[in-house]
Amino acid sequence: MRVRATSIGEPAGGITVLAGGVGAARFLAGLATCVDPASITIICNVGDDFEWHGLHVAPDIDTVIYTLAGLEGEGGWGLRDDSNVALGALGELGGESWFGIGDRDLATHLHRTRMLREGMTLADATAVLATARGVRSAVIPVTNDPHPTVVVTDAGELPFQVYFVQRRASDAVHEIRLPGAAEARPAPGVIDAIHDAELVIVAPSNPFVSIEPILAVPGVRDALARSPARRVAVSPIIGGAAVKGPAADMLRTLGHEVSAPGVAALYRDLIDCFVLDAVDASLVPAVEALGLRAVAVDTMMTDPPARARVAAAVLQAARA
Ligand code: FO1
Repeated sequence: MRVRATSIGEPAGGITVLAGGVGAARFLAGLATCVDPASITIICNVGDDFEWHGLHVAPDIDTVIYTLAGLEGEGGWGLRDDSNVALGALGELGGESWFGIGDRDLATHLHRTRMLREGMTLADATAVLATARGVRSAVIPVTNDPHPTVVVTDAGELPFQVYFVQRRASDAVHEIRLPGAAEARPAPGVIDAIHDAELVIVAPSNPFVSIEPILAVPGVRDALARSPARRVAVSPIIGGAAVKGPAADMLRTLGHEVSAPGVAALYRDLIDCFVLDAVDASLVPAVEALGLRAVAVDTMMTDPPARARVAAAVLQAARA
């Protein structure tokens, strides 16, 4: 029997968060000020991972760890005030330098790649990196297996970072492919974290390239659909636009309504409650028409106090 020291209102069975991208990491930083960080398990997307000059780069995992450690860069990724000496030297040699890996961030990729080469799983290597940064929450990749996200555009099939960074998310997306999904197995603890949690939160992430790749790992979607936990999703779309990134464009080009209810419809069989932003309060009935509870609160995470307010509001909405 695991007995957790819980603060008022903190779910005793812990909170599990499905996360990918900068918005999710910012939300998690707020959540970690509301509850004991050790009661949070984060299931991270790995679809953005890629091999960069022979190193395993895992942006969604690193963004969560760096942000929970208060170390993230101003764009929400990489390390604050990092230098780019190695990147510049790469460019001078004619090496690929379009993906901005800073010098201190480089240590993360060198260390992770070394651990993987020594036979550790991505989950074990991630635990070492999270602990080294003082992060007390459990940060778990959804799978230890290869599970890249491929974006289909007029320019053809693009690896995620080529689409997102090299081509600045400028291509219209017609389809998302997850070629490794069928073979991917949930990492140890992923299914239990969804089933045993008191509360599961789908973070304000891109539903197509951050959340769907997590759900597409066999067993994960079912675990969420059947979980006895309270299940809440936070809209990444506010006033018909994405706070950051291509989520609104993708909703449009993939044929969905570009709105909070458009996102809620994607999750309707997997959650009980959907949190919209206060500017979309008039859309609450449209979300309720999907059979979901809907709560409209201020979800803009402009600074750390705002992050904490959003997390507290989501916990409140989940408890209602
Ligand atoms: N995003 C960019 O727009 N430009 C970059 O040069 C860049 C470098 C980078 C390095 C490490 C890392 O962990 C993330 C990085 N990102 C960069 C963000 C990354 O592409 C996205 O945050 C995730 O893949 C999806 O949110």
